[in-house]
Amino acid sequence: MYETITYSINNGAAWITLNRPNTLNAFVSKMNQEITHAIKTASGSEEVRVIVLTGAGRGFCSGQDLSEVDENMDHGEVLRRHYGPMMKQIYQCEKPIIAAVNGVAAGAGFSLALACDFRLISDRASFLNAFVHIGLIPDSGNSYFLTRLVGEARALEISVLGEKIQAEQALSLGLATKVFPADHFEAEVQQFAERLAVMPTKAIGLIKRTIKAAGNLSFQDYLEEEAQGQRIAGLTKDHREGVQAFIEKRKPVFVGK
Ligand code: T3D
Repeated sequence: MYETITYSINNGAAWITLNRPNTLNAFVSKMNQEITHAIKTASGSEEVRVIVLTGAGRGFCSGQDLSEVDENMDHGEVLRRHYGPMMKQIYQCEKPIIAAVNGVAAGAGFSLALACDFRLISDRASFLNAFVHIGLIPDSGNSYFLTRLVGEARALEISVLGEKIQAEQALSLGLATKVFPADHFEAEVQQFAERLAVMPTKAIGLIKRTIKAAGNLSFQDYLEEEAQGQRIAGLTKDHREGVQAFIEKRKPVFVGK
């Protein structure tokens, strides 16, 4: 069905694997479109409770395929047509999204990882804001997410100096949720995904929505957003199940509804 990615479901987790390993999974427009489509499909699937984005081979994603860049290209248009829709699809997704960073994440590949809710990284992973090395500015939401994660001063250092950030440093900077050994990386990611897949999925979506709103609203407006979110959460089956399970002193069985 897809040419540049693979898509599979394992125990509630949709795995979207960027699949151009000879280029360390560099983006071509087809890949932008296919990722957008796959995220939309996973978002709408009842079977899927969590989404995992990863790369085939030794890289996560090396950013734009530089062999496709030519001097007549309007980079702004490329962003509006191909990268923007992909990043919006990820940003708007109400299910948890994990970037399983198996190797280097450079340029827009770094942006892709930054846009996800969790970054589980292999001890062989690295991040590189490569844009400055080819005279470009960080794009695909990069500075939006990076400043929120590490603050303006660090974001500036990472973006202007363009130094490679290795796994342990990424963890200490707050760029990674967890680092796992490369030898059992996939199994660890699946285990983490399964942990999320049995949680109250609707509530997670509402938590994502509320946290995003928190940075952009006045306190008054935020309180209203929170009240609306809690109203919706309070009407879910999972809320009823959570309370019932507490009273019956048993583990809750959440269905994501
Ligand atoms: O309009 C627009 O374009 C706007 C959008 C821009 C978004 C962007 O992402 S701009 C930034 C683009 N990305 C880069 O500048 C990163 C370029 N790549 C690298 O700096 C390095 O390859 C890495 C640091 C990522 C990895 O280094 P290393 O030493 O581990 O691997 P390598 O040997 O450099 O690469 C392995 C192969 O992948 C190699 O091919 P070969 O020689 O084995 O046939 C290399 O050419 C290929 N490759 C790596 N990155 C890209 C790529 N091919 C095409 N495009 C790439 N981005």
